[in-house]
Amino acid sequence: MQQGKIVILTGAGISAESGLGTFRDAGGLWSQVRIEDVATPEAFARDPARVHDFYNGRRAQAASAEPNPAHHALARLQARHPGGVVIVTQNVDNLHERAGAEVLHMHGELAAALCARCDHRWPAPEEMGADTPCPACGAPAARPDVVWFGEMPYRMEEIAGHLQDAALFVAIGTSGQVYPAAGFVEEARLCGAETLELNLDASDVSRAFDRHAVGKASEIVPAWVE
Ligand code: BV8
Repeated sequence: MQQGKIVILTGAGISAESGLGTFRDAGGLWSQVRIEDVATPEAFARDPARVHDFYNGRRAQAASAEPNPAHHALARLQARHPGGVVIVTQNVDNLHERAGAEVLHMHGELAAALCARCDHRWPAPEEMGADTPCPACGAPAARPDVVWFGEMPYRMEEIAGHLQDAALFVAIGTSGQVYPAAGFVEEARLCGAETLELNLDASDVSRAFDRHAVGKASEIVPAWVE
């Protein structure tokens, strides 16, 4: 593998100025709805219609949002260093891609559907419901292709490989409260990477970073990139 990569982890804070609410800030999504009611496999088994309603709403919101200067700056950075910048996002919106970046979605994507019966994936329709059929096996078992609490995040081996090759690890707009993503800074440090946090305020894992820049993503990310 190539040495000396920049590995970037993004969270909800990078999309906040695109109008998508964060989870744990005051008034955030998890203060409006309970995780146990909408973002666990148990919630989906108990009340799939409620869970679909929640994600149908977020899918519509994400589709009408636009990438902001922070997404565009990361896409420029990636274009300047082909193969040298890996962006891992916890976000389920597609604003990085729409800014022109290539990104690893460790918590899945609102724009995709997953069959709970046969694991087939396909582009999500605007609205899904408890009876939406899977195009592959026909079972009425469509679910949002997002990683819920208690489920294994996607592409973990690939991400671990990138962290091992990282010369610099940067976390942007994430509160450091959800694992395993919150542990990436330690993994990268142990592999010798420098670490930088770009966030509106201190996160739960701020102390693990060598350097910090505090402010809005739309200002501090372009300033760091240029
Ligand atoms: C797993 C998809 C292992 C869905 C999400 C104790 C009890 C129970 C469980 C656990 C436990 N301890 C650890 C766990 C595991 C659990 C976990 O970490 N829980 C926490 C809450 C304690 N983790 C899991 O369950 C994970 N899976 O561990 O699997 C396993 C092993 C074997 C077998 C099976 C499994 C899976 C976690 C994935 C959950 N899914 N998302 C959806 O989106 O609907 S997570 C959820 O949090 C979000 O979706 C997001 O992806 C993630 C992280 O949030 P952030 O992005 O950081 O957002 P947040 O609001 O918190 O922070 C925003 C930050 O931005 C703030 O710091 C703010 O200051 C800043 N900001 C705001 N505005 C701006 C800004 N910064 C810059 N500019 C701005 N303008």
